[in-house]
Amino acid sequence: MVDASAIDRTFEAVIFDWDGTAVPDRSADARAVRGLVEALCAAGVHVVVISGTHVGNVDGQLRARPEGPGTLHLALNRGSEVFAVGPGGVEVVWRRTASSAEDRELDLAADATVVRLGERGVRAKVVSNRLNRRKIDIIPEPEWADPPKARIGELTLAVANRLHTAGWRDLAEVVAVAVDASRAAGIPDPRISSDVKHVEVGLTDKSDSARWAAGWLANRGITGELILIGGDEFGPIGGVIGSDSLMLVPELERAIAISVGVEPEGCPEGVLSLGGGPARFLELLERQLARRRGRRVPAIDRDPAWTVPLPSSPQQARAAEAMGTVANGWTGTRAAPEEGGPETQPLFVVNGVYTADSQPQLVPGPQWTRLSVPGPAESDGWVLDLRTGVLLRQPDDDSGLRTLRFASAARPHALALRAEAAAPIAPAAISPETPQAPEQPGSQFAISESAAGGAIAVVARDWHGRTDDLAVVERIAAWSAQRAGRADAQQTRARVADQAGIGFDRLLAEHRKAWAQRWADAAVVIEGAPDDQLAARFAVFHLLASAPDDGEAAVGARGLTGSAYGGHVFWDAEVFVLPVLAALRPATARAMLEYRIRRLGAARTAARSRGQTGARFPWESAGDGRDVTPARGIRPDGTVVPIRTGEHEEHIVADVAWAANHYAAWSGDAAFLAGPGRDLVLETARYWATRTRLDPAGQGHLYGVMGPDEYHEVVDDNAFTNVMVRWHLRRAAELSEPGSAQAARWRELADSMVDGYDPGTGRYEQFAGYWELEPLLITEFANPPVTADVLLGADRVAQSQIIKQADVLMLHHLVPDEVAPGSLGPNLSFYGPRTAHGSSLSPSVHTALLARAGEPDRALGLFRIAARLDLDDLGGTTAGGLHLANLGGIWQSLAFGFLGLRARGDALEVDPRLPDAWQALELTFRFRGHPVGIRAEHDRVTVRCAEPLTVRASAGRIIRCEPPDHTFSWEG
Ligand code: IFM
Repeated sequence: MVDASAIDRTFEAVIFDWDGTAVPDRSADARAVRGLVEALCAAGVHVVVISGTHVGNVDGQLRARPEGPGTLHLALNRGSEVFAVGPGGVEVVWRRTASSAEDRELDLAADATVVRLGERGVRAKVVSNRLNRRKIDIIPEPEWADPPKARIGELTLAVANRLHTAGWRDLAEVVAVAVDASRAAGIPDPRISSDVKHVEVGLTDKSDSARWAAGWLANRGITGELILIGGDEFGPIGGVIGSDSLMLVPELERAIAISVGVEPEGCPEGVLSLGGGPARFLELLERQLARRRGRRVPAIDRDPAWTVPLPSSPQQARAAEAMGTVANGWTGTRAAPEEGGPETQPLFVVNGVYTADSQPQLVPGPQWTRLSVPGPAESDGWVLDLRTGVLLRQPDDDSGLRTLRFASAARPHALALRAEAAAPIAPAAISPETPQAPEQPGSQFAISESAAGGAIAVVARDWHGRTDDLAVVERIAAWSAQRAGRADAQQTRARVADQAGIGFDRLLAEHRKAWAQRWADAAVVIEGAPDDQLAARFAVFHLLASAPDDGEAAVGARGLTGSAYGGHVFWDAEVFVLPVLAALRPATARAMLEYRIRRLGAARTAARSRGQTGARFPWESAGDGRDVTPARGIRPDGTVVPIRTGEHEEHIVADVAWAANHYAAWSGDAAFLAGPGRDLVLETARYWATRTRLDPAGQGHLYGVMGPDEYHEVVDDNAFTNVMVRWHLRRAAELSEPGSAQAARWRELADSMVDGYDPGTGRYEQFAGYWELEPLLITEFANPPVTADVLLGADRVAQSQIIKQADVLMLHHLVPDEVAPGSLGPNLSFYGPRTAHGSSLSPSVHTALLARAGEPDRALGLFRIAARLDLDDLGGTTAGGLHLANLGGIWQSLAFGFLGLRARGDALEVDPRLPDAWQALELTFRFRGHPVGIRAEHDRVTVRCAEPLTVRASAGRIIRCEPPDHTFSWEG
């Protein structure tokens, strides 16, 4: 049941039937509609008129010539043509042309129908219209005149009576005859539409118009509840479904549909029956215009498949702020309430802008979302819309504070917020600590800077007024930043002036469209498991928002969503986040590598200072590329302990090289691997060449390292590090001058690396001496994920085989060709029960590997831990920001685990393993420069591609997929 409040919202698009809805009949004066349509388009609304008739009729009557930015389309001729209407006139933008075979079939169907109708004594004529349709007019005597639509109910009865006299019971029977005749003529899916005058057989109908409109709008991020559908005959007439109900296609399922017609036999469920004819409809359009002009807070489409309600309890307030971050790669703004408060931890940061002290952190920028709100505001009702990248605050209490904010995905420097409430809300200073004198009425400037480090300036333009008895605030803000030095105030002012000129509604429209484009390359569908699907989309959303696609991108462990780890860049970026972006947004992955490339100088200095050659990237990195890992940390029990990762967790050096190679393999960016990528791989390989020690037997060792498992701090010959180094040296040799002495030396060194592999058991020893440790299983103490060092004490854990996170198994995930064939199973069974998953980086890797090992149902259990890690704050640390590596791991487990994707030169390996609970898994991404979609069901795989693609399926099956799609059978 739709209730009347459904129309008390701002729509981004209006789709409506013409005759009977917008005008009483085809000869009516349409000046009022014209004025409204042009004004709505000027206010940014998209208008689509749907009608069965031809363009001359509708355009001739409407004669609107809107200038935009909203658009006007006429979707006419019962679904077979669409025209764009602008200041210059009418232009066809889409046309359904029948193939000649379809045309022939249609001719036959029409003939057959005429005969049948003729037998019953009703005069019928077949007319060809201009396009692909044949129209059968049923004309009872006396000849039917054009009936006024407002009286359609009566007239339907009248025509039904006439048909009855002529031997027909009702219109439904006529339609049934037309369907039979069309099928007999070989048209399996005839579109029969009828009203009081006509029964038409065609290839298209109004549903095609509606589908076209839905697709066009969806490409602009306008879906479901953002769309108003207006008509006058949704309900059945004379036993035949109302023609406007054809507009209710599944693609517009959540759109708000209203009828202003008489609806003699009632409206279908889901359509709000308002009555009142065209006059009522025009009132609705006027109301929309008033909402826009009054700058009311826009709506979102509350599609449960795309919206994440944030937790509202005070205990989860800070975690909710991280979850609801709106970011655009350049900036991130946490979902802190506009009014502030003791529970909040607001943060506005700019990617790569750090303080410059010994413990650098992301510079906290001016709080551009601050408002003055009298009294406490409601904490419930926050919803993050993943589809369009906006955060809505809409408490249950209608009069409460309602806000919507976004960081523009289309313009890096634009931020915008609207708010409304019954209470007298007003703009507040965006930097309470350092209030600046107002620049000009309604404009404020604030700057956050750190001594010798980065600086962020924000200029905000505020408007406030009253609409519909509500106080309304609109803020458009711009930022500028410098990694070192003063932010440019002048530039920031110019930016805000530019954005204010564009206006809030247009900024929002561009932003929604930009997100729609991002998702087109990054779709995730998990059929049969809506919660898994939403969690996966949440992960992809925050990954896409975590880094810019230009210049350099510093992706900290918590991205732009919190201040934990000071925003430092770890291996999380290269190993967990980059592989996702290499597939979904390759330019961003390239920018992440650029961050390392620009810090090669600092990495060379670090290697030299340790007496080594080449480049040594730091475990934790910030602005200038030196190691910023803190020297000490505080355990939960208050004891101060040294942090040894910076000194010993050197696998980061090989991880960066691995990422460069992975990016090139997925993107096909050959120039990168021939240029800056090659330097990166070779310089870092040089580090290992002197860092590795050869024993008297000629075996290569790495002493004093720390593997991913940080419970065992300083060890020798960590299998993960050694095998990654082996892979790294071999890859560097391949990229070296062919036949060079350097390449030969590196190959030899790679071959010499000890790797702890025991062919007897098929297991890798995590490090030298690991087998001798106390053989504890974490499952004897607790259910992972658990911080085992807190539970059992760090010293005890260090003496045991309990490990923090995937370590040996990271090899099977990253470099499966570098480990012993058949070793995945034995290592999973051994290390699985010993892994506490005390790091967020772990569950997703086990998920991917369990799927690869043919255990997708067990994998699903771990997938759900990864999926809920931040959404349910499983580790209690989400307040400090989302665990970006885990978010990356979620997508990787879908792509590399459940779908079994792997780049093999120009070919894509696809080897799905689906859990029983999922009916289908579908991912869209880019592979070697082209968009690809893979959909796996339990028995088949469908590949969508824009260019021919070679797919390697299991057992070496090579499948050549031609655009647009190719399906092959699959024994899952
Ligand atoms: O990089 C990780 C590490 O593997 C485990 N501790 C936290 C770091 C940052 O996420």
